[in-house]
Amino acid sequence: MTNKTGLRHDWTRPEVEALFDMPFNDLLFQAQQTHRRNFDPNAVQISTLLSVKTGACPEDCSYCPQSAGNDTGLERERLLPLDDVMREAQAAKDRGASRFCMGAAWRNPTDKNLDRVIEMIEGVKGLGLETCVTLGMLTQPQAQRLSEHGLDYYNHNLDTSPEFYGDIITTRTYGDRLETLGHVREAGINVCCGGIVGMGESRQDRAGLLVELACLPTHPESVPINLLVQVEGTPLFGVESLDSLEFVRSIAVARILMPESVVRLSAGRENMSDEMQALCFFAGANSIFHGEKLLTTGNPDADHDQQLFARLGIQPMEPHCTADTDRAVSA
Ligand code: SAM
Ligand code: DTB
Ligand code: SF4
Repeated sequence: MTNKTGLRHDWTRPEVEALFDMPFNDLLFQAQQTHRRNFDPNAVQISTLLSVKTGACPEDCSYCPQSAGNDTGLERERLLPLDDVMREAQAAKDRGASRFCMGAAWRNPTDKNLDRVIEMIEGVKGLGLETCVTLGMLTQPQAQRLSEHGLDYYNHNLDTSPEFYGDIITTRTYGDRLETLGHVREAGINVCCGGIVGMGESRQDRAGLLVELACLPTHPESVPINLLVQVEGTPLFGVESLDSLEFVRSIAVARILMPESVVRLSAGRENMSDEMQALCFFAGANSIFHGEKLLTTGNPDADHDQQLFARLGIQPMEPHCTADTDRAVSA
């Protein structure tokens, strides 16, 4: 079954597990064909992240260095002043970012928190950058306010399959996450939603996450696939690392299931070789976080990324938000 856009929203677990089980070359070839039908294969969207409120989060996400329950030695910070945010956003723009993503370690923002974040959104938009925020759970009126103030994207991840989810987080449910995503979609904000792999989940769980994403009523415009960054002091520190080729397979399957979505090679690039990243771009990843820091952990040097792009003949993707979605123009 396809909806009026021609995209499928009824992928089944067996179908998606069968994609994962394909010979690697066949899977990558299919993903690259899908990618070329929908995107310029040599363009990658560039976002920069900034943590605007760090640490002391009441949630118990077992991957996260910012959870108050995880003893990671992270310095807790209050909400950053607007001037600091503007300085970082300008620096990101100067380094070639087209989108500036601001993250806050909250279960959910208060309405007062939201006033401050809205000032940041308006300031960053004033620099000509697209805006994205990730603030935890939102009510419908909060999503509506963000929309009215011009927010382009809201990031809220499903993180993993519904079955594995309870092993990772207990303080909010899968249903809570779907509810926030519904509020964001209804408010007309572009949805950025993906997950994390390499948390000790099975291939079935990776398939389950991607099925959930692809079976949302509308595919997320942006799909971040994070490779767990293992941080000492978090419960997931020391978990067995994911095979690199299995990560590439996860990107390829995301590309096939959500052909028009921008798939982000998100956290974890610092631990990936250039060759692994090149394979991810071939498998259909077409977005990265650029700049030396993610929220609290490291990311490759900006110079290194620029050299990698030059070696691969990759160009930055033009922003598309004026057309109100992330969909790219075919080559
Ligand atoms: N507190 C908000 C929330 O959880 O909705 C927003 C910030 S939270 C850090 C955003 C996302 O970052 C999480 O949903 C998770 O997917 C990702 N993330 C956090 N820690 C990570 C880690 N150590 N490795 C990979 N991804 C991580
Ligand atoms: C997403 O999916 N990945 C980003 C962004 N959305 C907010 C966050 C990655 C965080 C990695 C761990 C850290 O730096 O704290
Ligand atoms: Fe808090 Fe978000 Fe980290 Fe979970 S992922 S502990 S909600 S900052």
